[in-house]
Amino acid sequence: MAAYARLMGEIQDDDGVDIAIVGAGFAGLHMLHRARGLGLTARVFEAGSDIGGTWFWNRYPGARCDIESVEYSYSFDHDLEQEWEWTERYATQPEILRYLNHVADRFDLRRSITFNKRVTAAHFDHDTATWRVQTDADERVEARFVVMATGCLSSTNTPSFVGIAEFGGQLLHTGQWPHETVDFTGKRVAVIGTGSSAIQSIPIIAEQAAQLTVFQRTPNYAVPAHNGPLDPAAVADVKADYETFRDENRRMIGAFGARVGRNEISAQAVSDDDRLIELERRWEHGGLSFLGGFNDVLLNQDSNELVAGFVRDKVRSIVDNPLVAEKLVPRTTLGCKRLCVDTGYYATFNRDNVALVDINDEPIERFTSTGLIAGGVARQFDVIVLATGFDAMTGTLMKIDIRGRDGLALQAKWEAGPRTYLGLQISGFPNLFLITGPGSPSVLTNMVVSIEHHVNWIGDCIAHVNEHGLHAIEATVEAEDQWVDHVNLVASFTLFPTCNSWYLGANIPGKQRVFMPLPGFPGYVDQCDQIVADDYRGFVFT
Ligand code: NA7
Repeated sequence: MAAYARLMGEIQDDDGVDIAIVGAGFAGLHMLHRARGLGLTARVFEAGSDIGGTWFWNRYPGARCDIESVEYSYSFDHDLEQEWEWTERYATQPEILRYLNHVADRFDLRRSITFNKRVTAAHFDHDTATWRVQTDADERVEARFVVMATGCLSSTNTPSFVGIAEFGGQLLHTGQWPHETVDFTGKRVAVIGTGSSAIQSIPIIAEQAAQLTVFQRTPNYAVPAHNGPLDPAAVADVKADYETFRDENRRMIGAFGARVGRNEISAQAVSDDDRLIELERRWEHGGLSFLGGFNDVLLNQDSNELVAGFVRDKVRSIVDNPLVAEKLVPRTTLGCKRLCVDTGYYATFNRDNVALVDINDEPIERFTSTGLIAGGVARQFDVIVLATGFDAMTGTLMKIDIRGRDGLALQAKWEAGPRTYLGLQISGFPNLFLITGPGSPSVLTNMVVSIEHHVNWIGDCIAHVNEHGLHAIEATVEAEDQWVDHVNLVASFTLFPTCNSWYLGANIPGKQRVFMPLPGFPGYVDQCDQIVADDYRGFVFT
């Protein structure tokens, strides 16, 4: 096949590689480095004009990580983690992008990355056990292995608002933010959505804009970040034994927050006073570890209510206008949608130039050339910001024409929802790997930790295939079926399926409702290790 394609001029002689990697974010960059370390040839295809993935695209004001910067970094290189200096407790988007550029330069990664090329198809050829990868520039490459490092939140969701194309002002999406600075000074601005991106950007937009109107569908929970400059002594402490610090975090359910810890006690097992003291302590500390105050917040609805009630009271105490406060008070299960980490979000609604519209009471009817009509009221805007999230976890993969054995299309295979083994492989798609795919802890964890785990697993697996003179590895249907059942079972023990989250695909009209990530990082890592120890149980080699 390769020889025929070369003859036809479709591919050049140097176009065959061991591994084709799709995406140059945290996952793709590390996979490339690991591939080189194994002595393999690799090429990365990136749709963007530079590296960074999530941190390349999400440039909206206030964009920063909700995991602490000393944890949100690669652990694979001792010198790298010692030399890099984070400046703030939660790193901003520009700083994370600088970090990734530093990594790319330090390990000379760019020479293997092709930018501005979106992979449109990957077809498996059974006879040669190779993948033919194609880009939107009609470039074709043959590879023995394909690694989809395409990110979990990389396909933006733009709702089909009536008349959206008629809007004559500036229409922006937080997930596809322009590279040049957007100046909101003196402008009338609308933000649609109140997820994490909105909650980070709204306080900053409000400071600049003449007037900001926030259109909210579901009020969201946010805990304070208490961001600030990093204490050099605390950083030195981490760096003195980074390995132990990382290990401790890997043993946490979400692979982060070991220093704050998780209390192994029910929220119902303590007195009201003790519960309040613990929740206040965590609120004052700030960040996602707020959820670790008790061990059943995401397992027991009554426990959840106790903790959720604490946050609701906080919202009421921060927001001056009781009517606005009640609109902002979240009613859903706390943590069912990803908890947001904010800096001044709720207090922003005390500003005179900020208004809140609950679209359940005043639905968005249509966009107009000068703004939008909601609840029968026409409003004029210079800028409308869509903070409406992503077609998470499957969106990007389903847009690529991926065909496995016997021409099996991924779109057909996943029609009723994603099916994987370990979130790493798909039966019928030999030698194709997913990094943080559906069915793995991924978005419920510190993504960098999950990415590193998958990169190492895939690297070891490919080394195993090569060392044993094998051609291909593929998950069996039985193993995959059992894994899908396992993920559903674990999710059913939690409160995650109780709200319309993107974890469930519920934010995308028509998308199958399947809980996609697997809760529990340490247990998952143990399972992956055990499967390898059992000679790659659930996989077949050819
Ligand atoms: P999210 O968290 O998915 O938030 C999207 C927001 O947009 C959310 O408030 C949605 O309301 C709202 N939305 C979505 N569709 C509509 C329509 N059609 N009309 C009105 N409002 C809508 O995305 P983010 O970018 O904020 O954050 C993604 C992740 O990045 C986040 O979890 C962190 O991990 C970082 P809904 O709640 O669905 O009612």
